[in-house]
Amino acid sequence: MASTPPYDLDEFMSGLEKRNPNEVEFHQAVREVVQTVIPFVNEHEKYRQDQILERMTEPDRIVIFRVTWEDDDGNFRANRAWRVQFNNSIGPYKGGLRFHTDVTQSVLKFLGFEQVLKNSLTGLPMGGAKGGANFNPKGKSDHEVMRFCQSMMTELYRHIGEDTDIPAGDIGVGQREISYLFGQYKRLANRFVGTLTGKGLSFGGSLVRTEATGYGCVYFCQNMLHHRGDGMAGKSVAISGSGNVAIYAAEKAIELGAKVLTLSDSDGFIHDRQGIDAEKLAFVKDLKEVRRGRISEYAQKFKSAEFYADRRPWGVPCEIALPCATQNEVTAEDVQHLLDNGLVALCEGANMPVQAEGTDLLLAANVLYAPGKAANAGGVAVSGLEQSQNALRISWSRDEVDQRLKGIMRDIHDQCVHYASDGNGCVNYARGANIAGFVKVADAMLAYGAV
Ligand code: NDP
Ligand code: 2IT
Repeated sequence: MASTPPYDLDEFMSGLEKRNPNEVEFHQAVREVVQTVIPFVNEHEKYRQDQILERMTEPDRIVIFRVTWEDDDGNFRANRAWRVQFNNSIGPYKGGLRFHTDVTQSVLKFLGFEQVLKNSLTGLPMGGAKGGANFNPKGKSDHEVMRFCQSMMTELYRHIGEDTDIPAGDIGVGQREISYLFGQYKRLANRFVGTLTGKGLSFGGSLVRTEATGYGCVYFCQNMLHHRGDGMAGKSVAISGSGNVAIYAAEKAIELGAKVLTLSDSDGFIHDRQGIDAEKLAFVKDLKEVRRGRISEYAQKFKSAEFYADRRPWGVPCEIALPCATQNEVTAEDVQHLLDNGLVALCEGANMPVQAEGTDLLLAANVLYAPGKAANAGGVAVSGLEQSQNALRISWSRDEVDQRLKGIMRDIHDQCVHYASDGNGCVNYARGANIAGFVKVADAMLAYGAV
């Protein structure tokens, strides 16, 4: 067979954009990966063969369905739901479900594509998927959310299973939603198996899963700082979001002696000049996890804090930035402000939170930049540990799971160093994560032949 010509980035992207019109988030996520993977692929003949990049950027399948449900006033309502089963080369499909009005097929394809590489980085046998619905849980009663989840699972259950596809939470899907979804799954399948992760502790959930993404993000940040002979203690930290990832990133940063200055939601951000301590964070947990309130209430409760409506926290001087809300929430201008104010590290708790021009600035500056697929992999990693515990019908202790999480985050860090260190202690973590994630999936696909 003649040798395959090298890939060309622009040619590859124009083909992908033509095949997937108007899916801007998906284009963005793929471009970010292939711009670092193509030079590697072109240097390694075996990865140039068999259309590996074309195949890896095409989902195995997408299931799209209507979810009809009844609101508390007796009105019928209809939403659209998806499950993007992206790639199961190294394990069953695995990834979260998102409920948000902005959910589109493009958003779920970008998330599913990222998930394939992220799951590969964890070293656990997990393929990649993502799903969700354009359902807005805000302002809905518990019973409305329950009816939505039950209706959604009535279709979804045919497509998932503990050895085929294992969904979990993401934006708008926390323990309440996973419980309703799992209750309906169990009823329809008539089997009690670990087909969802993020379950309650009394029905198969794992200790530390709630904390895992936020803790893992800070462990990753700590690993990067240690690699440079630095640490978290005394560092000022700006965090966006005030959901699952943000809260536990804040908790671990505080525990390690950092000063957390900000949190946010879609209404604006709070800046606490004295720092958010464990006691104040307990207020935020109750506000967000129990009362489902707004972050502005923090500034009413604590006089050391100011609420800034409709603004993001990136103008606040900090050494560490942890975007933990949503995609594209950090613009190039925000990155410039962060750099001007002495940024040391930006570690992505959210998926693709920094716009493409912003990541270019970060990579050009002498700062530590951890992409989401590496930095937020702790969540899905502990989901993988939950699957193992379910399969073994045992529960590990909190310390056992936390030690495994730390080990996985360290290993991801070291894989990035392996693939993208310049030899002088400078590491391009974005490139390292993309290549390390790619290699395992590509090797499996090449081994399978034409599938
Ligand atoms: P939650 O729903 O618990 O919290 C999301 C937070 O982000 C809320 O504070 C929310 O504010 C804010 N937010 C969401 N959308 C927007 C928006 N368009 N503009 C401004 N703020 C917004 O979700 P998670 O904490 O679970 O997820 C946060 C991020 O982390 C997502 O990118 C997710 O994909 C990623 N992630 C999550 C993992 C997990 O295990 N949960 C694992 C790995 C990554 P509001 O309430 O006002 O909407
Ligand atoms: O983006 C993610 O990694 C998640 N939402 C977690 C997925 C999972 O299966 O735990």
